[in-house]
Amino acid sequence: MKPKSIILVGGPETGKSNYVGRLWASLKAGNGTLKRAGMPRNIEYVESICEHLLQGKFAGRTDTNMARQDFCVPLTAVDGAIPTELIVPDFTGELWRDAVKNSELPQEWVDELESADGALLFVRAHSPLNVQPFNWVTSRDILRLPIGAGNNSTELPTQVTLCELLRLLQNKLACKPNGGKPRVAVVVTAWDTLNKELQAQGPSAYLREQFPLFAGMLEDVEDIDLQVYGVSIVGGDLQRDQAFQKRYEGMIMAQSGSVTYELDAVVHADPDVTMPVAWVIGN
Ligand SMILES: Nc1nc2c(ncn2[C@@H]2O[C@H](COP(=O)(O)OP(=O)(O)OP(=O)(O)O)[C@@H](O)[C@H]2O)c(=O)[nH]1
Ligand SMILES: [Mg+2]
Repeated sequence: MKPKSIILVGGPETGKSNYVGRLWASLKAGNGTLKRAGMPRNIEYVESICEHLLQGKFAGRTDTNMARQDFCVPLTAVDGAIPTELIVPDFTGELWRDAVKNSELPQEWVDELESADGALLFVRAHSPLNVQPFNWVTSRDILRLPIGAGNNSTELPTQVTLCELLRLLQNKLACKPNGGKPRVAVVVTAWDTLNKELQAQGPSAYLREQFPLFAGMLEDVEDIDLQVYGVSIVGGDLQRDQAFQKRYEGMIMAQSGSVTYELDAVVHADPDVTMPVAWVIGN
């Protein structure tokens, strides 16, 4: 049986590695839709992320000099499907940022995308690395400054990067073995950093507000199946919210966190953080 491989796509610090660690915690606890049938290979990698989360800290970003880490775990059958192995390669987000900047992706990753069963595309709410497009109307004062004195950042706006990454997935992902369209879950991480009002509106509304170009593209795409999720891996901000840090001391890590998604235009929240992966590899 061919393993199911899922590619994690997203720029630096978008929450890919912490999500993989939290995914393993759920598989280990057996409390999600996806169920494991054994132990992962390369267990040290995911265990080290879990260790940080257990100690009340997010894991640090992936070292750009580190080789790619593949999380591989046998899964039990879900909904009558044949048991399989899940493979999730994790690598530094610079790979994806540079793929867009230089229009070049190493052949190894082109091959990975072409043989993958689907992808998770990450964007992190309130990330300091998010770049908003330059506003020509409200930035009149900066435009009057001498060249070089204003914001002359050459970083691409995040929504342009997201559109290019989605285009890459459109070009490379193959159809499912049953002929179905490839699936991509767009994952808005750090969902807990949004206020209650924004959370209640759901992840699509958030993308429309923050990244309208990308949200527009999501509405037009026809050749892949898309689902948008808001994910909070432990239910709060371990780095910046002291009140949450205190509450977290009394919580069980593998039962913390949630996934927000939309079904028939209604926003739902579910504690099962395996949900985006289960949907991507499902039939
Ligand atoms: N509040 C909150 N912050 C999160 C969550 N998930 C990730 N983060 C933040 O995002 C940061 C980056 O997460 P990583 O998992 O290292 O991101 P990455 O995409 O693997 O980053 P690279 O390895 O650089 O590509 C973390 O250090 C946290 O600060 C979440 O659920 N809630
Ligand atoms: Mg990482």
